[in-house]
Amino acid sequence: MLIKRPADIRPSEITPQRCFFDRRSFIRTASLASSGLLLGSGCSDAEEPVAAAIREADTDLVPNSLEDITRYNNFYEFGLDKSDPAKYSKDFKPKPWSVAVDGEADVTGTFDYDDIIGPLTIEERVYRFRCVEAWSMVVPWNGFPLGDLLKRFKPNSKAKYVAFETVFRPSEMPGQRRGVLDFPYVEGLTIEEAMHPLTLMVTGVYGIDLPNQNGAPLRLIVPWKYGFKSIKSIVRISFTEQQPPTTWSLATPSEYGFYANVNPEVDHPRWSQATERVIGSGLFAKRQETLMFNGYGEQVAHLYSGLDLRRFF
Ligand SMILES: Nc1nc2c(c(=O)[nH]1)N[C@H]1C(S)=C(S)[C@@H](COP(=O)(O)O)O[C@H]1N2
Ligand SMILES: [Mo]
Repeated sequence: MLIKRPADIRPSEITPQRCFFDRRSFIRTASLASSGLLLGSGCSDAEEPVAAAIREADTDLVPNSLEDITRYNNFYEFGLDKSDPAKYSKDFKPKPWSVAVDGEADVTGTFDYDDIIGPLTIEERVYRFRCVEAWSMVVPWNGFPLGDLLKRFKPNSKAKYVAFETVFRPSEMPGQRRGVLDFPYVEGLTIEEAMHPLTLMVTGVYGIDLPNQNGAPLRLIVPWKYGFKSIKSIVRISFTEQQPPTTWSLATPSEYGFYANVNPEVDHPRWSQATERVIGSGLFAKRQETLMFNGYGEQVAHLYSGLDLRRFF
């Protein structure tokens, strides 16, 4: 199989597709079609400065192999071991797929996968992605800024948070039959975090559709936060006024907070978070110093001005 790597994809190849998709109907229901959702579809060459800055900052990172990315995973719906998701996710069916959108927004309903991704830009970025167990990989995700999607639902002034829910399908997800966590997996962001251009709705990796073990067909990537915030196989997006519950902070509140910003100065109760193991760096995996906000401080630190990051971990 030919795998098209992001470096090989010229912007000129991406833009026409983006504009083509703009013409597609984003919404099936009549009420939605009349709500003006098809306007302002982002078919323009102007790039937000922050996105450009991020790309520059990431160009010196060497991506992990597709093998690393698809064989070392956390996806408890398919088992607890890092090698379990690759082994036990083969029967999972990411198509057809739909996402329910509800809560504090003018436009709500259930949308097909094609409607969700159809009109949006396919950004090509490389993110250093870190996990709460202090390991990291560099992954060339394919996706688009989550905010571009959320804006289309016209969240109202009560929408202070965005909550996400993973599919509950025990027949295809053996880990859900054992109930090691309280499934379905749920996560949440503040509306400002969700709208930040670094927060991606991810549809693929290395130019191919997301493998099941990586959260097919739609998952988040929030590059300045620990891995567990990046919820996989999303079936529901809810705009809420109250801070939504999150699976890991429900399970062990003293260990995992709502914010979960990468912070080398705040230890996990059971391990230091000052350094991270670099996956794919060989048998004696090297460790490197973990950067505040995973190295994206310039872009995101302003979201937390005035917040005590030790208390709001
Ligand atoms: N639904 C769901 N999403 C999830 C998880 C999970 O167990 N279930 N694990 C999280 C954790 S702890 C990490 S580190 C990342 C791992 O993503 P990756 O396997 O693509 O590297 O997914 C996150 N999203
Ligand atoms: Mo994780």
